[in-house]
Amino acid sequence: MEFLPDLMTMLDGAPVSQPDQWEKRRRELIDILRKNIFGYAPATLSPGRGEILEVDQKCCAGHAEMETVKITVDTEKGPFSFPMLYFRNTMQEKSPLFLLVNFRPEAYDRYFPIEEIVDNGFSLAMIYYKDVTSDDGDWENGLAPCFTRPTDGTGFGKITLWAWAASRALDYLLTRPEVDADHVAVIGHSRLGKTALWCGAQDERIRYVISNDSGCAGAALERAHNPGGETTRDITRNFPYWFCENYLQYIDHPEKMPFDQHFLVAASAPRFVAVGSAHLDLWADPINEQKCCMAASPAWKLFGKQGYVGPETPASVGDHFHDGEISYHLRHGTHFLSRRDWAEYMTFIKKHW
Ligand code: GTR
Repeated sequence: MEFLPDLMTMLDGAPVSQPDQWEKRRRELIDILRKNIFGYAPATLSPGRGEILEVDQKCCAGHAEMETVKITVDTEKGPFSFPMLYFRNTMQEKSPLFLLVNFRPEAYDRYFPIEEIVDNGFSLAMIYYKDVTSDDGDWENGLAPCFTRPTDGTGFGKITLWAWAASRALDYLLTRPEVDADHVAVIGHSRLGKTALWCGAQDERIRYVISNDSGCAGAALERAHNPGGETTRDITRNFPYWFCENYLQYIDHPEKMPFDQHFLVAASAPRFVAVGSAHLDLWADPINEQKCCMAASPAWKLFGKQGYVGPETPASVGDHFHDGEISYHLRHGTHFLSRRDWAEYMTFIKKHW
């Protein structure tokens, strides 16, 4: 796709043709994304810590315990805490883990069918994004005022703060002996799908990076806009605080961006990425989510892997392509994190176990 910035050319013009060049290129990609869209994350002063406040032993037909955990992170202004719910699978000694950044604080919730997740052998930890900081332009609540935000255009947006907090929750989760540290997934829907992609891109402890209906500024290419899809103009007008200020300069000129969203997907290479779309969710631009998977694939090919394995023509409703390291599926229905989506993600993970 010639109209896109070249994924496989270093900033100094050198072609990326050997696997041992990837780490340097990946660092460049992350830096480009930090400078131009999401902003730099706050410094991690220490790993996140956890304190179990409550345990409900009778979850999911006795197959899981639900812990309410207080996660604490050190900041420039002292410790800051937020809650996490952790469904520990009690059916086996070690379990793979989903870390979900969610829209609502409660268990049980329509965005995670916990019994099915547990019965498929997984544990799930969930943080509620607004416990980290509000979803608006207020920089005085939660984690936002705990760090100095650079004013040179590269200061963190809210997505970066949510992603950073998820990584601090993971610091704690990885101290738990029953978490299979080699099989951790981060997952989010929509704005939190963008958050999951950004979290996974930066945090290499995460093996499976899952974006559900993340769309613009997530897994959809921004230059190749389709009718009904959200544009850079829409998103920067409605949600400027999700991003660093530098992103706003591209409001009417996405073609001037030194990146497109295939950089975000590729920044998780050579690990696994799953992108899910819904056929009526034109706002998230399913076709451009699928194309983004194709455009990111050269990063995997560098390692002799495949990336996206599927047709170059638009997917049909019900299609799912799980063979490569980038999975794509197009579910029937509307903008939602559904049971069908979870089934696709679990199938993909099990396939590449
Ligand atoms: C929309 C926004 C999308 C998507 C969605 C969501 O209003 O334009 O980019 O993030 O919200 O998070 O549900």
